[in-house]
Amino acid sequence: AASAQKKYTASWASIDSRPIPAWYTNAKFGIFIHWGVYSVPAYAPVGKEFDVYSKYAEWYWNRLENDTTNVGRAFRHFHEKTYGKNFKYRDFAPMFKAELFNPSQWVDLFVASGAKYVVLTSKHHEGYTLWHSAQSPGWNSVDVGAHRDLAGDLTHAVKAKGLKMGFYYSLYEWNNPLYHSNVHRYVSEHMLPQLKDLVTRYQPDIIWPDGEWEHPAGTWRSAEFLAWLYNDSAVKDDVVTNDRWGSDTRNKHGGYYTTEYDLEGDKNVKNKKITHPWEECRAIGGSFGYNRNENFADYSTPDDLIHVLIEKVAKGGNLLLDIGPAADGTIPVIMQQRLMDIGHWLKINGDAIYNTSVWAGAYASKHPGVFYTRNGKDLYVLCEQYPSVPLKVSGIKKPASIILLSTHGAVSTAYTGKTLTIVPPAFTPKSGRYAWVFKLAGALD
Ligand code: FUL
Repeated sequence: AASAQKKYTASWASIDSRPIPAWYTNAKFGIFIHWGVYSVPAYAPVGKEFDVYSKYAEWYWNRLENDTTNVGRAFRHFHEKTYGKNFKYRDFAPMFKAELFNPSQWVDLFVASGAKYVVLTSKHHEGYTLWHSAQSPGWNSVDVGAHRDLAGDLTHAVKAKGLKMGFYYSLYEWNNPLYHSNVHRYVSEHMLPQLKDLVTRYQPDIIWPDGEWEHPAGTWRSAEFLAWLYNDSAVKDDVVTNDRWGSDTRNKHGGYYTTEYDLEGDKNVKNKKITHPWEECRAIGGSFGYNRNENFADYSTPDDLIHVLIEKVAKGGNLLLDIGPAADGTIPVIMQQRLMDIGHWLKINGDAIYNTSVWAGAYASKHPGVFYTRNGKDLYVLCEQYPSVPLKVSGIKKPASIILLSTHGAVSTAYTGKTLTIVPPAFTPKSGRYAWVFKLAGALD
C-alpha cells in the first residue's frame, strides 16, 4: 500500500496526512451492529416528542441514572414497572446470553445484503466488552452473559466470507470508577492497552472510535495511538478509521468524516462538493441498539433505505446501516428483510454503486430525485422514481451504449449539443424495484 513507507508522528498534521485506503471508498455499504447489555432491556421511548438521540436504546443505563428530563423519566418509568426499582443495570448482564447467535448465518445475511464491511460494537459507553478483555474483568462477554468471545467469533466468520471487519470502540465509559477518579490513569492503564489488545488480537480493518468527550484532546493520547496503529500495528497499511478523534476539534481528525442520522459532523459534509471520504450511519429504525418498543411504522421502508444509499454514494459517501440484534443473538426479522431488499436491488444495480465516484456534472442536474455516479468513462443515472418524462443529461459525450440495468433492453435517446435525452422505455416494473438506473457507457472522458 501507498502508506507503507511513510512514518507517522503523534501530531494531527502527520496523522491527517495519511490517505484513506481505497478499499474503503470503493466499498460504499457496510453493516453497523450495536449489541451489548443494553440489548437485554432493549427499550427506548418512541414518538415525535423525542429527538433523535433520545430514541437510542443503547443509552439506557445513562438515561436511568443521569437524565432528569422527560427522556430519563420515560426510561425510568419503563424500568421500574418492568424490573422494579432495585433492579440494577448490571443485573442485565447474565441475561445477555446470545444462545441463538450463529455468526456464519449473520454473515450470510450481510453478504446477501451487498454490504462489503461490518462494524461491531466491541465496547459501547457502558464499558462491557464483547471479548475477553483483561482490562474489563467481570464486565465482558466471556466472564458474564454469553460466556463466549462474541467479537472473535464474528470476526472470523466475517473475514472467512471475504468481508472487511471493523470495531466501534467507545473511548469513554459512563461508570468506570477510574475514568472518574483519574482520567490519565484510565487512558494509560485501561483504554490504550485495551484498544491495542483489540487491534492485535483481531486485526480489524476499521477502528470506529466514539466518545472522546468531556476532556481536552491531549488527555486521550489519540494521536499517539494512531501513530502506533499506522506505523507499528499488524494492520498498519490497510486499516481505516473515522474522524471522532481529537476531542476539542471533533469531526476533523483521523480518517473519514462521519454523519449520524445526517446530524453529527455534518458541518463538513453539508459542503456539497466535499472530496474527503465520509460515511453516514443510521439504523433501520430510530435506535442503534435493539428497541423492542418500535413498531413497523418506526422502521424505514426499503425505498427509504435504498434512496439514502444512492444519495450518500452520489455525494461521495458510504452508508453504514445499523442493525440491533436481540440479546439472544437473533436478528429481528424486519431487519433481515430490509437487508435482503437492499441486496436484491444491489444485485441488479450494484455497478452504479460499488467502486464509483462523484460525477462533477451532477451539480448542474435539474431533475429532482435523479442522482449520478461515475466509474471510469461510464456514467450512471440513478432515478428514485421511474421517470415519467424524458431525462436530459448535459455535458457528456455520445455514449457507446445506453441500457436500463434492470431490463438490459434498448433505450431510445437523442444526442445534440453535448446533451443526451433519454426517453424512458414503457416498462412495467417487474425485475427492478425501488430505484432505476441507466448506464451510459463511455459517456465520460
Ligand atoms: C453515538 C453514540 O453515542 C450512539 O449511541 C451510537 O453509538 C452512535 C453511532 O454514536 O455517538
